[in-house]
Amino acid sequence: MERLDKNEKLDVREILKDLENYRPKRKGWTWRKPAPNLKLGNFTYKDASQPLKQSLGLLTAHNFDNIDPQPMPVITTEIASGRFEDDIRRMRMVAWHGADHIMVIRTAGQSHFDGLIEGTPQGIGGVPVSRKQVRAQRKALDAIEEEVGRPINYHSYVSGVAGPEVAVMFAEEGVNGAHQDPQYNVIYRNINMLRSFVDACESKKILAYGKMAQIDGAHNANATARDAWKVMPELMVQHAINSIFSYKVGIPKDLICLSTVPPSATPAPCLYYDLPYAIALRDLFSEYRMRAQMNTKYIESSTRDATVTHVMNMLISKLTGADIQSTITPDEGRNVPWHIYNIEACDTAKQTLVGLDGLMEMVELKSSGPLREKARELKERAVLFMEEILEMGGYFTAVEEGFFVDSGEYPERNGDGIVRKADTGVGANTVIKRESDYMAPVTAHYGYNNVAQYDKGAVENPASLIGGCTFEKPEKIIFIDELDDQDNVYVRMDENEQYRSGDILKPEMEWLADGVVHVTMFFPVEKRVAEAAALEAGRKMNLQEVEVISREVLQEAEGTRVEIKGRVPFSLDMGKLEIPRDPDVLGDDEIRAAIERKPMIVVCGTVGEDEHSVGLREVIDIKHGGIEKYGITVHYLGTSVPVEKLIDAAIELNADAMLASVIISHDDIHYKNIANIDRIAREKGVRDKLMFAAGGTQVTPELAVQHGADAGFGRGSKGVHVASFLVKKRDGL
Ligand code: Z97
Repeated sequence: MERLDKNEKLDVREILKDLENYRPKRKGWTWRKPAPNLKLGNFTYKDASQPLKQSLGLLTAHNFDNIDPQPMPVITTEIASGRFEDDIRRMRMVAWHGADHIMVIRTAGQSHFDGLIEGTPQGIGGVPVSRKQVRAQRKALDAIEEEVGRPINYHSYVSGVAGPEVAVMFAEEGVNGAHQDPQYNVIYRNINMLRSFVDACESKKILAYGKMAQIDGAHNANATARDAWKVMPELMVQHAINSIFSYKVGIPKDLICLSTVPPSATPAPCLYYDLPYAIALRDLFSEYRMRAQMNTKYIESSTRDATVTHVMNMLISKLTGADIQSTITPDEGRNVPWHIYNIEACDTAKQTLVGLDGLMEMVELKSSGPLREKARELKERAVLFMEEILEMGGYFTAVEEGFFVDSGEYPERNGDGIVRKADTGVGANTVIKRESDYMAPVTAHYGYNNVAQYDKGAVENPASLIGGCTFEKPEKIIFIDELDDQDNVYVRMDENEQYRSGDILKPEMEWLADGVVHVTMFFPVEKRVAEAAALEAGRKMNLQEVEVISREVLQEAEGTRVEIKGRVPFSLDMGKLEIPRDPDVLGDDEIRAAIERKPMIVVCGTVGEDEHSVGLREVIDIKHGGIEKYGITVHYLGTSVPVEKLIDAAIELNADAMLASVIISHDDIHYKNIANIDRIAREKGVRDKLMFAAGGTQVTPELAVQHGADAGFGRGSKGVHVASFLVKKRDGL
């Protein structure tokens, strides 16, 4: 794979070439490297990690010398579009926004497959995790991590009936992290418990060999329990079972990550519940790592709502420490796994964690009072829970008795826990005792292996009996390209090839050329009517497959906000687009020389009934690098200047130009004011002698010109743009 060039698209076909011979560049999990007292721009960071070589900073970064500080926790993003080839492009985008842990969600039902999936079929709610798809994505990430200058952890799931097979494939392919927790199989996937725990031994052994980080499944109890804030004692028990099990099988503690989720969310007074819980967890599991994630049970389909929950989660992460920060996106709440939400959530994490940099140098959590009392109580409840499990005969019996995901706060019980029996479930009766001469000539194998019987010298390295297994000799891996000649990446890519390599363009949310757009509307009617109206409006806009993806009542009678998605039926020809040229600005010295040669007078003000002054001041004030700095004489008339006054002042002061700031855009008043200035100046017979430019955050340059200005300046315009225009127009450059 060639090096990536930031101005060129990642070529998925190139990734797929010669894949059968590709080997991952490195193996194992990577934590971020701390950069204590990092200086970036004007600031010193207390809790930053090493900056990236190339990245995209927060939207506001341009005010701060474009710095892009990276927080200390590894940042996770989950990708679940169903097409791995499109996910690859998204991976590059998230990496540029600071994600270094990419979790690939599996297609629905893969947990129940009793072997590996091959090829690249399309998935639902995730991708079928196959060797080819994993290898292609790891190959892409090997190039992407070089581009951004930081290792990227690639992650998926080692749960399900085929857990050990998947674990081996992950170790072979350089996957860096995985969920592995037999309790997940038992409780949520009804996979037989004996099978799940036996498989977990083998799987965990292999995760350890591959130096992968492991995440447990306790968060699923939060997402499933009726009242998630009541399962806190149980969550600690689940963490305990999987953590000590993993450690005993051989995973080092610093790669065993607890999937911690705040049990509650607003409007509960959530910090009062969630902070003591976070403290209790860290007290009990101080040697392990914490993966923080927001509570998916309490994600609604509003991006705003999900974002606040996410930020609250990060406040806890900051107050108590988190090693990995997950960034669950609103698509979990409304099933729109779109590129934009991965990016937004990664930015939310970066913005929040960087914003809270150094917090713990300034505040301290109280060492007595409700925080510690509540934490102690939770630990006591958890210990009692564990003791009862032991008394009644162990974990399997407890599951048979419905101990888990009961919505009472232990020791209270509601009797609504999930019940599984030891002899039922997927894969029941498939565990058989190994023969006394059983032997597997492989590396990282759990349990007795009888190698000495065959060769005493191979006891420490059973794979030496066959000259190395696939871990040592990757050339022994059998790479299956595709099994299905219809459902595979080549067919999909051929279908939309014109959008990849031609000049044709379509809007996109998750798959190349999916044509999906997202429209927000407000209707001054109640919810049901608003939804029907939004769907009809979408159809009238020629959108296909229109669906409502969120609604929010703003007031029962006054109206509802509705978001819809739909597909556009057209493509765009890039060759036919009218693309405005980049504003070509003159050099500072050139502008200064022109003004020195021939002085210039400008009158300006915010016109109409408009009190905004900041934008115009940015453009004129020397302090902000405005046009004054070039020697232009500026007469500032203030805000709410009647349009007529602007023209009269220009005449009186014998000005060369008028600059009108037009911020308020209700009822298009900004464009109406531009038209008025042009008209009145014409009526007074001075329009030819006066240059006229208008600007404001809602001004589109072309529309400003259509309404009568000589030039328009939108959001982000600076003094140099305006000065360049004035000099060029006056001097005919
Ligand atoms: C997270 N938002 O970050 P299947 N094993 C465990 C799991 O928790 C999961 C699977 C397997 C979540 C990710 C929920 N977790 C989504 C311990 C799923 C997935 O193929 O869907 O059965 O396995 O953890």
